[in-house]
Amino acid sequence: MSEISDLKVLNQNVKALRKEGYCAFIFDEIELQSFSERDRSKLIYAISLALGYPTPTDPRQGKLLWDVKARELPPGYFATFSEHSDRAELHTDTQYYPQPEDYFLLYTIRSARCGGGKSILCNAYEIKERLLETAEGAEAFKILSTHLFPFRIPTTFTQKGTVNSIETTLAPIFNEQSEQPFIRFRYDTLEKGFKVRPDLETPEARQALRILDHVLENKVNVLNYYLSDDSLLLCDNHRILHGRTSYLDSQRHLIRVRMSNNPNPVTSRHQPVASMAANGQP
Ligand SMILES: O=C(O)CCC(=O)C(=O)O
Ligand SMILES: [Fe+2]
Repeated sequence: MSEISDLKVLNQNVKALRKEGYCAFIFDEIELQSFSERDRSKLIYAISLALGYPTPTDPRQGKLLWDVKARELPPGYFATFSEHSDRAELHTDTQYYPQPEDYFLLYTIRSARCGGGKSILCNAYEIKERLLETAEGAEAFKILSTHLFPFRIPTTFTQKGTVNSIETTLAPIFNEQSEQPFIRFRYDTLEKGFKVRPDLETPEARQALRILDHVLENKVNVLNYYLSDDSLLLCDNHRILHGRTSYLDSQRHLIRVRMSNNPNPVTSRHQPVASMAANGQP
């Protein structure tokens, strides 16, 4: 793999490897630790620019570099993975927005010293292959590719950011159209989405989700990787599921940046496909 210091070569190599089917890249010891926090942030931003157009994480502050660090949150707040230290089940990022970013990177400032906080990764094409091996899996794939699933937006990323802001985005889990994510998935946003859109919680959708869960638990290869300090993980957010094991060390700290291939993502994140008020009314 290329030296991270040569950003043009990094871009070319990542693009070429992506064409060959690679969807995650890990760079150990990228040597950003000796820089001040300010300069390190600038360098992470430069790396993200070499790979795409960095997007603001939240609609209010519009931060491009997001701290992945457990924090204290008010009761009733729908916390997202970057805000707590529990296990983050396999998911894609911003599956709750109409147009999830093509890539994201995670830079490890400080890994958890408790042995937890390991990254887990799983290729979405392998999930499809395993599903298609059985008749019921093939049926599930069809439903997962056509049914509109409601993904609820975590509180912090809603327009108002208050506990009674309830917004959902409707989309299939698999999508083979170009520009669209081949997979979008996150179990907890989906469960919370079903609570506000019970009309979309059909028996067929439930059964397809059960089969998908069985495949994820028993049939696909899941890579477990402990990202050490000063390492960088780059993922294709349209083709891989990622997650993290739980951790206890409150000092664990990562920086995340998401990048889109498109300077103006097709659908604005400020206009979710379907948006609901707290009382469930559109
Ligand atoms: O903490 C991690 O390693 C990953 C967090 C994550 O997946 C997220 O913030 O979306
Ligand atoms: Fe994530």
